[in-house]
Amino acid sequence: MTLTDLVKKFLAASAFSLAMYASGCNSGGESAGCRTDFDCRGDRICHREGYCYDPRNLEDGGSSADVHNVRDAGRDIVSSDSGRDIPRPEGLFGKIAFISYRNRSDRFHIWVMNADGDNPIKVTENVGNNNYFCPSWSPDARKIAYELGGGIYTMNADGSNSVRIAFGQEPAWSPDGQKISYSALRDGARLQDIYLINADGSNEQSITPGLMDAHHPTWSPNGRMIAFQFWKDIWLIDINGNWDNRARLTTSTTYTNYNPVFSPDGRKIVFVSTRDGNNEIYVMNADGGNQINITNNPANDEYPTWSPNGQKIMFTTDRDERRGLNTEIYVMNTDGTGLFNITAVAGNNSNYDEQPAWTR
Ligand SMILES: [Ca+2]
Ligand SMILES: [Ca+2]
Repeated sequence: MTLTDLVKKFLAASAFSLAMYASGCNSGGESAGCRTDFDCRGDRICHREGYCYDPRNLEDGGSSADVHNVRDAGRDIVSSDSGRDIPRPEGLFGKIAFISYRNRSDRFHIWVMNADGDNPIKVTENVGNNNYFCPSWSPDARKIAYELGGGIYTMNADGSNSVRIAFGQEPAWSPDGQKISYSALRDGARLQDIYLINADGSNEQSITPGLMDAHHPTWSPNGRMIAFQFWKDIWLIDINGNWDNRARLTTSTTYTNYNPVFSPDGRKIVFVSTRDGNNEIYVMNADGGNQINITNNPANDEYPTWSPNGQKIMFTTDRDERRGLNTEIYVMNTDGTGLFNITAVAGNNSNYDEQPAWTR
């Protein structure tokens, strides 16, 4: 994520909060201007400001002090009652860490939920005005690396024991658990390079030779290669930083390819491309061959992650509300079939849900 993205996101989130507060706009798009509880579906209630909300879900009611009184104050656990009857795809095992912005007085925080969408829990606390981004699991699923206020941190999966280990962005934990990759601006903020560091914060090393725009480094499953975005394309480099061993997997002069993530068997890479006029999730062979658009949707589709068995891909999309102010996390098969909104399981919320990271 670039600095521009961060600023844009923060401004958008602020604008959204203000809009909610000022207009009492409809939450979730179910009923524009409800007048009675009969106008709202399910267990939702018509708020006097004219929108429907579920009093069990803090994110639906986050725009009103009244609703804060209704919800179980202080508990950042979203009820999953509303989603228990939703038939879910098979094979959603493990945990998902993701970022969410669910309350106008809040920030982007890291949440953890079951991979089938149940039991989302906020695990981070406010630190000044900073937002949390880019969660990445340690291979044993006991820790999460993340980005906060220009720093790379690690913490236990329950949010305890956070430690800053470096300055940078977009951390990714190595398959053996020993190192963390990230991108960082150095040399007077001119060079955005790829770095590796030991998970305890020692021995930072650059593995790219003074690039200007390198982002989103992630690991091959054997731990020998790093996939990353350089300028408009996906590249591979070995972890020793031998530039002679680099490989350019996409070739673009106009559109952008970014967010590469290796499949668990190392044979495929999922990434995002704007070649079709909007952000789409693509899958290609690990040598760059056979690049296939698997989303084919005019919405913004970004931040892909693989399931532990490589049979599913989870990603972020704004296809349900194209105002650019709400996103959901969807899961699908690797050919794009079987789409399922995983953040709807615990009750839709009308704020950002992004950057899913699946345990390995
Ligand atoms: Ca799209
Ligand atoms: Ca959402």
